[in-house]
Parts: sequence; structure tokens; C-alpha cells
Amino acid sequence: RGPTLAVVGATGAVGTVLLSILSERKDIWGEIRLIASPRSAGRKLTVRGEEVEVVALGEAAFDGVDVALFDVPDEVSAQWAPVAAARGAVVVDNSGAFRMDPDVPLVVPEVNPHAVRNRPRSIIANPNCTTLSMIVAMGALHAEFGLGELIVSSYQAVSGSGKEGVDTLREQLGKLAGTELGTQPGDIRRAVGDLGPYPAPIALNVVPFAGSLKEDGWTSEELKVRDESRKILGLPELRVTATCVRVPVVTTHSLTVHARFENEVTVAQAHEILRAAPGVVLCDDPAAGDFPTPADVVGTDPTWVGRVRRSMDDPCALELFVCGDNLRKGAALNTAQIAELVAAESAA
Ligand code: 11C
Repeated sequence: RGPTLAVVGATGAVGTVLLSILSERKDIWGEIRLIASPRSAGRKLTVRGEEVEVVALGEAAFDGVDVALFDVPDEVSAQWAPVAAARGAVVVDNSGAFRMDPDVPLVVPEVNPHAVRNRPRSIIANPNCTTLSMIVAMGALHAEFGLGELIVSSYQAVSGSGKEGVDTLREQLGKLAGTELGTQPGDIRRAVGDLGPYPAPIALNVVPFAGSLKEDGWTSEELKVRDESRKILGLPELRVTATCVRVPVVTTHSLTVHARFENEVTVAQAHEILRAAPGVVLCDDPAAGDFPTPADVVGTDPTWVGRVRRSMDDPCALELFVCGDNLRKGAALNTAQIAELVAAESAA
């Protein structure tokens, strides 16, 4: 019988995707225990084709657990991940609570799988979905060319803000459907009314703000992209600039990337590397209309890359367009892959 896996936050948006991913992937687990807040306890959810009753988050819920996947808000992880670890579990945490802790590795299995073993707190962190949506492709290019600078803009889906984000977009689209709004300043804002979690309408609009406001005008999301990319790639001095934008897409984050390398690059070389990179699909034939879009790649596992160009004014730089499902590779899939790395240690 395989190791016992706990899913903490099993009823949430990422938790739900995680249960279907665990049902699709090679079944290496013994018991899969589902844990959520006391108000969800007693609900029955399906995983691996079987109904499993959700148990309430509490110390005893971690008894006998080998690996615990946490998909809960930062403050819940901050409180409960150390409890699970103290009871013997290896925690894989998808919140922002531990990502920059020097004693907690931040792991993307295609990029830095070795880091998983150095976990003095028995906690491993999963990156933010925006970082994850590009880092597999960037890790592959870095390994070949040596990355010196990243300048990115994100186009982030509303499911990154959870159910409230998705509900807000759908409600606003409902109010605008069939109207001819979108031609006068403020007409959309007046029509949609409730802005939900966003500072401006998200339907028929783009909002240049994701996360919360931090120092000097940067947002938390932009700082995460910078700090996390540096940590995952092992490049503490990497120059990173991000502008994070929310767009009216349900699921799948996209990014435009300007990547500057230590060495000269060609599109042909970049294509070759991206074609061979595990977890990456190259979709780059613009003459045939082939490039990734969120609507076409949502629900898939890989990082999709297209529109690869050498910068016109810099032979060391590439421009790319990248898409990745923020709930799958951006969250649930990466945590499942990390858990599988941990399980493989005891199987070895
Ligand atoms: C968003 N990337 O799209 C965020 C959601 O640190 O894990 C995930 C936040 C995080 O709003």
C-alpha cells in the first residue's frame, strides 16, 4: 500500500482540480484523506472514482499522513502547515506563506527537482500561478543560454482570484450581453455595478492591477514573479520586471516575455530547446495562425509557447508568448508532481 496523502482545502477551486488530477495520474497513493474547514466537514467528494468524506482541519486530521498538500489561504497555511509537519507529514504548500523562507525549497519539478530534498522544516512551497505559467519554458532556455534579465507582462485569468473572480466576470458579462456599451467613458463601470474583487470592471476590460499594493507602486503579484523566479532558477541577482494585468479570461494565465541571455540566441535554437523541454509545447507557426491562446489551452497540463522572435535590437534577447492553465500547472498539477517526487524518495 502506498503512502497516505492528505489534501487540505479539498473543497476549494484548486482543491477541486487537484482531486481530478489525482484521479487521472498514476495511482501511487494509499489513502487519500480530504481535509477542509469545519463547515465543509462531512461533505462527500469523489477522488479516484470513490466517494470520500471530508474531515475537519485539526491536529488529529494529520495522524498517519505522509504527504499533505495545502491549498488554503496564506494565514491558514502559516498556522497549520507546521502542525502537519510536526506530526510527521511532508507538506507541499501552495500559499505564499513560506515561499521565500530560506529553509523552504520552492520547487518546479521540471526546473529544480533536486531542491525538494533540502527541506529542514519538512515544508516545500509551490510557486504562484503567474510564475509557474512561464518558468518551465524559461528554465529550459536558461539552462542553454544563461538568463540575465526577464521583462514580463501578465494577462491573468479571473480564476486566479478564486470563485469570487469567476462569479464576478460571469455576472458582469451577463449585464453587458446584448448592450452596445463600451463606447463612452465609464459606461461599462456604471452598468456592471458590483466590481467584486477588482478595482475596475473586468468584463470587456483589462485591469493593470493584480494582488495587493506594495512599496513604490509594485503589486504583490509583481514582486512574487520577481522573487520566485530568482529562487527557482537559483539566480538571486536576476533582473526581473513584471507588470501584472487581469483580463476577462476564466482560466489560463498568459505572459509576454522579453528574456535577455548571456549569449546570442537564434529562434531556431530556441525552438529546438522548447520542443525538447519536458512540460513545454511549442506552438509557433503564426503564418498558419498557430500560437497558443488561453481559450485553446485551458484544461491542459503543459506550458504552451508561441510567437518566438529574436529581439530586433538585441541578438541576445528573445520575445515569447506563453500560456499555462493557472489551476493545473499553475497550482494543483505542480503540487501533485512535487508530492510524487517526495513519494519516490521512500519508494527508492
Ligand atoms: C492570481 N496568481 O492570479 C494569483 C493567485 O500567491 O498563490 C495565486 C496567488 C498566490 O490572482
